Amino acid sequence: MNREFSSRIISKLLAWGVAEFYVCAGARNFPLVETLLNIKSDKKIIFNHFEERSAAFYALGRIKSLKKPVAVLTTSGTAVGELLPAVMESYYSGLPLVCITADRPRSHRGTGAPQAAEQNGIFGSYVSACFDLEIGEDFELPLYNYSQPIHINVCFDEPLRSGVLNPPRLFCNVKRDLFCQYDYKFDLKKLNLFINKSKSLIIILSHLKLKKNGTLITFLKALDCPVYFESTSNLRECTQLNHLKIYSADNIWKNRKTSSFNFDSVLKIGGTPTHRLWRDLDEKYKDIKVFSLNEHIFSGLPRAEHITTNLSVFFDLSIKEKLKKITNKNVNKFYINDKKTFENQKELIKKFPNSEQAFFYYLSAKIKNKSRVFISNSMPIRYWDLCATYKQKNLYIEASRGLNGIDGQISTFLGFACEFSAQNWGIFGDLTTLYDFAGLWMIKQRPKLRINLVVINNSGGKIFRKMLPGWEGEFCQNNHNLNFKNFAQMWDLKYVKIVSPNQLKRLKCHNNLLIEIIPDLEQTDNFGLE
Ligand SMILES: Cc1ncc(C[n+]2csc(CCOP(=O)(O)OP(=O)(O)O)c2C)c(N)n1
Repeated sequence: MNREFSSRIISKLLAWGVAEFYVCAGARNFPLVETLLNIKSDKKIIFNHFEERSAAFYALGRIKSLKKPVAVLTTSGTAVGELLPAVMESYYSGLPLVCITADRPRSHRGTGAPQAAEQNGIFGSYVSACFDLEIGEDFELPLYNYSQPIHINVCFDEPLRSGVLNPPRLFCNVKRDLFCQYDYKFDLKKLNLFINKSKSLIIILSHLKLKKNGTLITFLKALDCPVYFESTSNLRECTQLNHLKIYSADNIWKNRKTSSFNFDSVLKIGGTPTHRLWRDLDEKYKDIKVFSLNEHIFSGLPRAEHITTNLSVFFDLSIKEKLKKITNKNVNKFYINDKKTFENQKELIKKFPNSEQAFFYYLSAKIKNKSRVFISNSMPIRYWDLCATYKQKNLYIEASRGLNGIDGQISTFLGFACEFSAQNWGIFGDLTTLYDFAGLWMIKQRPKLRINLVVINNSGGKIFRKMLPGWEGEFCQNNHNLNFKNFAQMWDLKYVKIVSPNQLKRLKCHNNLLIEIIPDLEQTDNFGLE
C-alpha cells in the first residue's frame, strides 16, 4: 500500500510541473525513493544528496536556473528541520521549492517514539500549504501558486515496502508561467497617479526574473529618469540605457544636493534593493515617496505603495497607454555630478589595486561574455555593484536576496550554474564558504559542468569592520587565519591563490577551479575612506 500511495503523490507532483527531485535518503522515506527511482525518463531527474540543508539550497539554484518547481525529499526527524533556511529564503524570493518529508504514523506524535517529531506545520507561514497525509488521503496542488514553497508531509507505517510498485507517468509538457501567479491588476492608474504627483523621480532596479528585457528597456526610456541598476536586475551593463544610469549610488544624496536635483519620488522595480540608499529612504529620507513594482508580494519598505503584477505585461501596457513624462528639473547637472564622482571612484581602483573593491573590478573584467555569475551576500554583492565593469557582456547574474543569508550560497550557485553557459563563476566571502562545506556535493553528479569558485578571503566577516567599529565589533568578525587549499583538494578543484590583479589577469580558467583571493586590508580600508 505504501508503494501505491507514494506513486500517487509523485504522479501529482510531476503533473504539477516538478522538474527534478533531490533525495536525501533515510529508511522512512524509502517508499517514495523507490517510486522516484522507477520513473522512466530519458533525462536524469532524480539525484541523491546526503545533507538536507545543502540539497534544499541547491534546489533553489535549480529553480532559478530551470524556472520550474524542484523538490527535496527527506526522511523524518531533524532532517526536516534542515530545510528551514532554504524554505525561508524561497518564501522571500518567491520560489516554488517543494519539500516532501517522510513521517512516522500520526499515532506516534507526541509520544517520544524514535524519530517522531512534530513535522506537520513545521514551516509555519513560510509555505503556501502543508499537506499532512496518511494512506488514503489526497491533496490538490493546482490551487496553489508557484511563487511560494509548499510542504508535503507523508506518514508511512511498517512494513515500508508494501504494495505494488507502479512507476509514475512523466508529464512532458507542463507549461506554466511560474512567476506570474498573482491576481493581475494592472494598476497603471495607480502608477500614473504617483508619477503625476512627483516633481522629480529616480528609479531603482533590483532583482528581476524577466525572461526578456525588451519592454522594460522601452518603459525606462519612456520614463526618461535617472536609474540605479543593481547587478541582479541584469540590466546594469545594458548600453542602450547608458544615458539614464546612476553610476555612483554611494554619492547619490551628495549629488542630489549639489545639483539641486531634489527628487521627491522613487520608483523601485523588482526585489528589495541591496544598496544602502534603500535603508536611507526608510530611516533618513522619509519625505521621499516610494512606489514599488514587483512580481512578488513584498514591497521591501513598509511605507511604500506597492503593486504585485506580471511585470512584462505591465510594461507592455504602460508603453501602449503612454506614461506621463516628468520634467526632472536640474537632472542634467545631476548626471554630470554623478559621472564626476564615478570617475573619482575609477581612480581609486588604480590607486588601490589590491583592495577588495578593485579585485571586483578585475574579476568582472576577467569573466567571459555570456557567463553565469552568482554573487554571495555580505560584501561581494555590494562590491560587485560598486566596482564591476559596465562593459556589456550579457552576463546572467544571480544572488539570494530573499533574506540575505550567508548560508547555502555555494549550493545555490552550483544549482544555478549551467553546462551551456560560457563560464560559471561563484564569488563568496570566506565565512560564507565555511558555512557551506558540503555545498559542492552535487559536482560529481554533473561531470560536464565547469565552475570557477572564488573565495575572497579577508580572514573574517569584514562587513562588520565598518559597520561595528571597536573591539566588540572585531569580536563579531570571527577573524581567523584559515585558507581554502584543502577544501579545493577535497572536491577535486584546482587551486590558486591570488594576491594581485596581475596574477588574476594571467590566470587560465579551464578546469574546475577554486580561486582564493587575498585582498589587502589596508588598501580596502583606504578605498572606503576616500
Ligand atoms: C545565516 C546567516 N547568519 C548570519 C548572518 C549575518 N552576517 C551577515 S554578513 C556576515 C559575515 C560574512 O562574512 P564573509 O562571508 O567572510 O564575508 P565578508 O563580510 O568578509 O564580505 C554575517 C555573519 C547572515 N547574513 N546569514
